[in-house]
Amino acid sequence: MTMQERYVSELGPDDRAAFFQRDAGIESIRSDVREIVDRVREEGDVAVREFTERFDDVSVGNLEITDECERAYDALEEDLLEAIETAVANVEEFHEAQLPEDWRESFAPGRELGRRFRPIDRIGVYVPGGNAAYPSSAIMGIVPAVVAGVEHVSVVTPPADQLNPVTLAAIHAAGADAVYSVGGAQAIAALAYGTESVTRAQKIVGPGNRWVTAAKAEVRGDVAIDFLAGPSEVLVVADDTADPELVASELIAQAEHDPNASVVAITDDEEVGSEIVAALEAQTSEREREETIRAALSNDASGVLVARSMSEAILFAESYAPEHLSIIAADDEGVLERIDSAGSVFLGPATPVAAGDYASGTNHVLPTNGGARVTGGLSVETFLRSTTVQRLSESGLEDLGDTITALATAEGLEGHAESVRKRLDRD
Ligand code: HSO
Ligand code: ZN
Repeated sequence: MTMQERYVSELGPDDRAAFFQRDAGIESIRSDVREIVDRVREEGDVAVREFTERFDDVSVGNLEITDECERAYDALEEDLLEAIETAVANVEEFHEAQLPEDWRESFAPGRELGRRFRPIDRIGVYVPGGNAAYPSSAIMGIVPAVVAGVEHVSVVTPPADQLNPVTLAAIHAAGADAVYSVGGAQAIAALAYGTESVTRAQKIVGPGNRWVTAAKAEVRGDVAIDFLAGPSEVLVVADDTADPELVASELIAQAEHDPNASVVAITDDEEVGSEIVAALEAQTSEREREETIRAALSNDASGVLVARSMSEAILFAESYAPEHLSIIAADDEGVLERIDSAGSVFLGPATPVAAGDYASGTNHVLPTNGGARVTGGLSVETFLRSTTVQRLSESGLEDLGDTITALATAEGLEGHAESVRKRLDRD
């Protein structure tokens, strides 16, 4: 690896663009995905089976594997079962704390306004499988939907020679209602339009590979989606008190997800910077996924950067808007204070991103590619819709009468104005 630290002040416009405009890389496959989606929409299960054979090399009998998940759960070894149950309980607890209460308040005499929240009826969750089988992502997608009160949670997960038993068990533990053995773009299309076997969803959530992401982009509009998530990202802001070994371990952890992962450390201390580079080299060669990690480390949006000050480092982090932001610095709360754009923040040397990836309770399905500038990750709200409610008394309407009729008249909407006058002129 020829990684070197770079100075933020010396980055040219192209370097900066590479850091700040990471993309999910789905454009080149959009037209292939469109074909898959169209065929599943038109032909249902027949097309799902055909694409599964073609892309996964598996000929599936029954698409539904709900019972297999329960069996996998029952057969799972004790330690893993316990880990899954602990993770589910912690994710449940954190998301329960997010449940909003319906409310109604008087804003003026005779004018009562409020909001109520109801779960979406039918949700589809994509759970990655294949060589990136993530039981933890099953928990992160399903549990918040169940906590929100969603009536029917369908799960799709790609088939393989041998379905991953831990993933199946996690899907069951998290509380899915129906599980289907289908992955890729065909799975997203099946959820979006329904097939003979797959229940049509109103909203689809969960991360997947490029095909899954491109298919979500394709069906968006016909069905709601969470967001288009790309490869994992982490940015670590470190000052001179940070242990370079820990910083390097954070970069490596997210780098091992994907050769296209983006991982950055930024520090105001030149020595810490070069020690991070050295630690990366030493640790990477000890990792099983060395090749993936090296690829991710050499991405244009990855690197070890030296800033002239913590302020410069913070400004860079804010522009990067990372999926995960780790702050390892004496005044970590002060750094956080100046950050608005990050999917999930990890404060202090004892808080690895892996805690949120698996077990602390926060969600790990988070916006990548700068999405944190406009949205947050999966939460209970992802699975709720809100309705506003109001009641006016006659005097409450009287107080608003002139305002409404003036604006209605200006819009040429006499009927609106009249609906008010009818109520006020009654006697
Ligand atoms: N860090 C990933 C989530 C994950 N980590 C799953 C381990 N398993 C999201 O970027
Ligand atoms: Zn991870």
